[in-house]
Amino acid sequence: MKLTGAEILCQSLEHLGVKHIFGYPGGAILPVYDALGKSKLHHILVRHEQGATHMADGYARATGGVGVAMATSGPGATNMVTGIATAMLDSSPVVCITGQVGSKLLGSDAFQEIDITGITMPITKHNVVVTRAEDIARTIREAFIIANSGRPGPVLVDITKDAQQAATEFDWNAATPKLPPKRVRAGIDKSELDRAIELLNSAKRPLILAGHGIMISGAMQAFDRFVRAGDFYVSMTLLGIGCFPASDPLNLGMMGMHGEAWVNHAIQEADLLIAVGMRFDDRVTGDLRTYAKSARKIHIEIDRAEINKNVPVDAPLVGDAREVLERLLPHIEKKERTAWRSRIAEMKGDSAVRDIQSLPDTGHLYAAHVINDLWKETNGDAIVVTDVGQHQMWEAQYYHHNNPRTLITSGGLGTMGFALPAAIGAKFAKPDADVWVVVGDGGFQMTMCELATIVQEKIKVNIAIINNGFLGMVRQWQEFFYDKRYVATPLVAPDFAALANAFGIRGERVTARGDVNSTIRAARASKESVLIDFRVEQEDSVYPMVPAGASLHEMIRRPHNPLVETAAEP
Ligand SMILES: Cc1cc2nc3c(=O)[nH]c(=O)nc-3n(C[C@H](O)[C@H](O)[C@H](O)COP(=O)(O)OP(=O)(O)OC[C@H]3O[C@@H](n4cnc5c(N)ncnc54)[C@H](O)[C@@H]3O)c2cc1C
Ligand SMILES: Cc1ncc(C[n+]2csc(CCOP(=O)(O)OP(=O)(O)O)c2C)c(N)n1
Ligand SMILES: [Mg+2]
Repeated sequence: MKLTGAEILCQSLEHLGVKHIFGYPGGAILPVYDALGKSKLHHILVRHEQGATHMADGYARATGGVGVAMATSGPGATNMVTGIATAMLDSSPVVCITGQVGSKLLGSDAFQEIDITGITMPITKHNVVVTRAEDIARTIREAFIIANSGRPGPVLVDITKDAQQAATEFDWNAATPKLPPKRVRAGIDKSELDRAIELLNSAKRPLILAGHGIMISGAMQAFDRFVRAGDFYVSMTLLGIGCFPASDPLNLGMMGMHGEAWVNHAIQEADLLIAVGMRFDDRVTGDLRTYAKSARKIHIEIDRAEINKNVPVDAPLVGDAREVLERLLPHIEKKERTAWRSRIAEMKGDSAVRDIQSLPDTGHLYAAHVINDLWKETNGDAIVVTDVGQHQMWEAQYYHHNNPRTLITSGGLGTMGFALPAAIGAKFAKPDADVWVVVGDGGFQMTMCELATIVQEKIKVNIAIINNGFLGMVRQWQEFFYDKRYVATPLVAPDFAALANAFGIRGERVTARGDVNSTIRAARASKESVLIDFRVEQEDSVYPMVPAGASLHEMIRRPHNPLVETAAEP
């Protein structure tokens, strides 16, 4: 039977198991929208195409499957750019489908013509223009395979309007992907494996650096067995959070710029680092010249290009994390490392007294308290989707995730405006989950239009705005490094609770610590989405902090009395 290209696209997406598409229509994609209306696919109308890409990304991160976003040509497609780059930097499998002007008009500066494959070339894993209806099914199949194999990433498929309109025979089984033959994998080099085993069994001060790749690989069980086999301490990158339970005594917490002080010291003192599915981002290493100088390094990583990119390693093990860990497992010997244990305990003790949680209630509402209370009230079971800034770091420090894919955050690009739309995507992926947005007053104002999407789709997503009246993370840098010259960081915001009401969402405001728990509890109990505007201490800072470019052990620590540090007016 003959179908139009647009119908073929919809049927292909159904064949691929797609249920939800996040998108926004326009002229060049209209034939697809017409076909969508007749399909089983659920289209979620967003308020801005950036939101569509973040929703597809949030969907992908919550499940490990592919998220799909759609837009028209020209401005629709360019609005997707930030979301595509966000997915690229965090290896998230997103497929973006854009409409394009008719193939005969290509290159003529036609209305809403833009070379979106040219624009997104450096921020997609793969992109392609399709000009014939006959190629649509195969191309979409290829897009899904490329997006979610090896190291995942975003793929953009740009389909000309005439390709959407033309009719052709549709045969799903005949539309087999024509991908270049898989590069023959040499497999893990036996000598490198032996070297790694020797390093693992002889280390006196080993430490695991656990990254996002563990979740991508689905290696959580193998990782758990590996950790216990060697009784290794685990530290996590921001994107690795959730790959190993925070409640486990072997889990030391997050590393890096705003990581736990004891973790950063442990990295500098370790004699062996075992990096699993992480890419030694500069937020993680600090000054490379002084990074972990006493440690040998094993790097388990699927992308060969990451090996020796930032940090030279002694034993690279290129492959899927789960496969590599399973290969190593039978060879791991458990060792008593008493001196290393007591050293870690000593470093932890020093940090505990500085922890804001240990301070008496002074009547000030601290973001760290709000997030810690959110953790307790949700039993640590929520999917928390954060934006970018101080609140993001406090979430990483004070919400203790025990399960994979329950912290969704933009790490590599650090995209403000990510949280609200990504949470909507996560909710579609996990409709039964308790989904919370943790967002700053700045980032929320970037994509708050998506509140309307929540209302139109009748979904429940709770929103905690950590409202400090500042672009807080930038203010913190100005406080530390620019002599408190707060240029362009004090931030006027609307009355967020009233704004929520205007959208048809319940809005609350909390100014006192005593009201935090009850308000969170009520929000959870409510059938509808609730937005809570937490008015927190304006000039608190995230500690510890490794200044950009400094050595990992050169951290600015929280002063013993934070009020001296934070309550003074500028
Ligand atoms: C304001 C701000 C502050 C930040 N501060 C910190 C901080 O203090 N600490 C911190 O850790 N981060 C911090 N980040 C995040 C940081 O920028 C990076 O995004 C993060 O460190 C990257 O973590 P990752 O390497 O685990 O994940 P990714 O960047 O996603 O890398 C994953 C790696 O795993 C590999 N991989 C993928 N699949 C597999 C597989 N199947 N098997 C094996 N390997 C695989 C990939 O090739 C890639 O190399 C901050 C971000 C922001 C915005
Ligand atoms: C799109 C975008 N623009 C600018 C930045 C730089 N930036 C990083 S954090 C930050 C401040 C965020 O402020 P807010 O959302 O209020 O969160 P807070 O730090 O106060 O918790 C800014 C401007 C960014 N990360 N993303
Ligand atoms: Mg703020």
